[in-house]
Amino acid sequence: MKPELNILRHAQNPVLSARDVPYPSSLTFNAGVVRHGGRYLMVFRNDHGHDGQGGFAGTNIGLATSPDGIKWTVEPKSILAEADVRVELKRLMGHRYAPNFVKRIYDPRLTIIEGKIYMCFAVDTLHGICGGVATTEDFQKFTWLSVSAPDNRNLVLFPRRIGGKFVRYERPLPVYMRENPEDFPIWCAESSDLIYWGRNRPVLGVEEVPYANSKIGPAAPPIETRHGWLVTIHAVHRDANRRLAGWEPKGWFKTYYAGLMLTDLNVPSRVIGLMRKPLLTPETDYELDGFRGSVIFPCGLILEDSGEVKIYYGAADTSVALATAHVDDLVAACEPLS
Ligand code: BMA
Repeated sequence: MKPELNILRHAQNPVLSARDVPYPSSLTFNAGVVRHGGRYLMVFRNDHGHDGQGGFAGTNIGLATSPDGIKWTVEPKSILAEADVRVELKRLMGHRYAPNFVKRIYDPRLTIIEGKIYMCFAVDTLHGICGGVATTEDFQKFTWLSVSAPDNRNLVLFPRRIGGKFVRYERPLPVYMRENPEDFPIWCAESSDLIYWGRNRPVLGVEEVPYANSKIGPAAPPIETRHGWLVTIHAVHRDANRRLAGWEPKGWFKTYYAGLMLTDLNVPSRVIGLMRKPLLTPETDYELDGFRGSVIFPCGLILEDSGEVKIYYGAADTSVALATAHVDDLVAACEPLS
């Protein structure tokens, strides 16, 4: 029997919530985090203008900074909203653009590659869900590099090239001719320039995750260890007979767990280890209760010099929380896959 993994939720959780945001905010969650220029940077999803029925006026992306990764200060204004996305998509897609084409931008992840900051995000459009990749120096101006074909999201970039190529995990949403309509797996793609993506390969399917019966997806950008890439995932279990806490009148039935796997350093589509149990199961008030209760959705990992790994996750689609574990314990928790 493997010993229980020692993973600690931070005593000051949640580390960011709507009351910390100096502009309209109802929910503040699903945050990408990096260490850069001697401080910690966080980009987070901000849903604002809750109508009391489960609907919102809009979603934008906010920026927060921190000296220690625990106490965060939110910048006075959001950094990306629907209007910015319209401008960028018009530039990228030209004549196919329609005024109501963009619905929202959300779930940002950050990766530093060769000293440059990259942000991946999801964009809901009239014609489906797309994954975007952009780069920025200052979080004021973004250069958009690529937007995927629908339906695809949860893009996470690796922090270095592998075999000379940039690599990302992604989560397409294939819906046609499937027995389980939400049986969505994790895939991998590579690129020479972060614009053209190809050499797509499957990584992990729902059927391989013992505690999931619905979709899975890549969570935070992977971190490198001697033993392989340490990769967080989110994994969904749906139980139509168990209504969970939530604000939506139609009810909420999906538990989102955080999970963990280890992948080959040179062949990142090859899974070499998998934690058989969830890394984090919703159990605290701030995880069980909120817009969508029982949701844990990691989007940021920081490996400290001490070996501590900071795991930032959206809690109940309402706030950002932090858990920590030692990198060696996380690697050891992944059971080898034959
Ligand atoms: C997923 C995404 C996430 C969200 C999760 C739980 O499909 O929309 O942004 O956190 O559902 O609602």
